[in-house]
Amino acid sequence: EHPEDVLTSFKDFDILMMRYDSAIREVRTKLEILNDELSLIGDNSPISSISSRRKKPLSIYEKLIKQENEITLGSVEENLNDVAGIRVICSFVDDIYKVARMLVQQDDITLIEVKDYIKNPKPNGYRSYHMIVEVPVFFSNEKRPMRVEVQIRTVAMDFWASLEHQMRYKKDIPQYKTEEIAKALKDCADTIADTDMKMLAIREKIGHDGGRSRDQFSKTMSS
Ligand code: 0O2
Repeated sequence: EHPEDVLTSFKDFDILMMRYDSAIREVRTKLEILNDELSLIGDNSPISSISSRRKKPLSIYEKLIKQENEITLGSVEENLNDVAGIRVICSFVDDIYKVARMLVQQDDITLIEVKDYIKNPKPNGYRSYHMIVEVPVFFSNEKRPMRVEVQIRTVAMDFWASLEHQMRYKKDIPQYKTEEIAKALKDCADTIADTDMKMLAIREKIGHDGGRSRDQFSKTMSS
């Protein structure tokens, strides 16, 4: 009935999940601080919102099964890089690289892996900048390095990805339509990428501030 119980019934499962939650908070705070500082400098408020999630026990279980890995807590830490996930939404494409660089250059952050699906979009059109980072988290009597997946994308890329993600689960699409739909989605992704580039060019024309310092409606950081 609940196959993930194999995992959740381990004595230290809740402790491990608490550690991932803590790691999310550490990295989120770093990103919020960077954004606050860059906004004050006035040059730009690079992040428009941040969201985070911890992978559900069933998804953790299913991923281990798919990888044909052991169902143990050690295996979770060793084999899954995305139990803790943070999504950062930026206004402009160049902000993505700025935020990524500034996070990774902090001396307690270890960069484990980068997948740049902006320079190399997925065949379906998906664009986003993915990093796996490791951050030390301090507990009562130990310091543990914890892994966090950070996905950074523009508002436009996020718009595409969330709609594509919704539609991915519609299983009742007739076979003859799937190719046509995939092509249409890919076209939308390419149009969006082109628009992102045009918006960046417009901001360059206006000057670096882009008028954003006068925008009273700053978005709140949502979780
Ligand atoms: P969810 O529900 O977001 O957690 P892996 O992470 O090892 O399974 P891979 O390919 O090595 O797979 O990792 P990748 O591609 O760096 O990152 C996977 C995550 O990126 C996905 O998480 C999605 O959040 C996002 N993603 C990747 N490709 C697509 C795509 O084509 N469309 C959309 N909408 N999102 C994508 P999960 O675990 O699949 O799902």
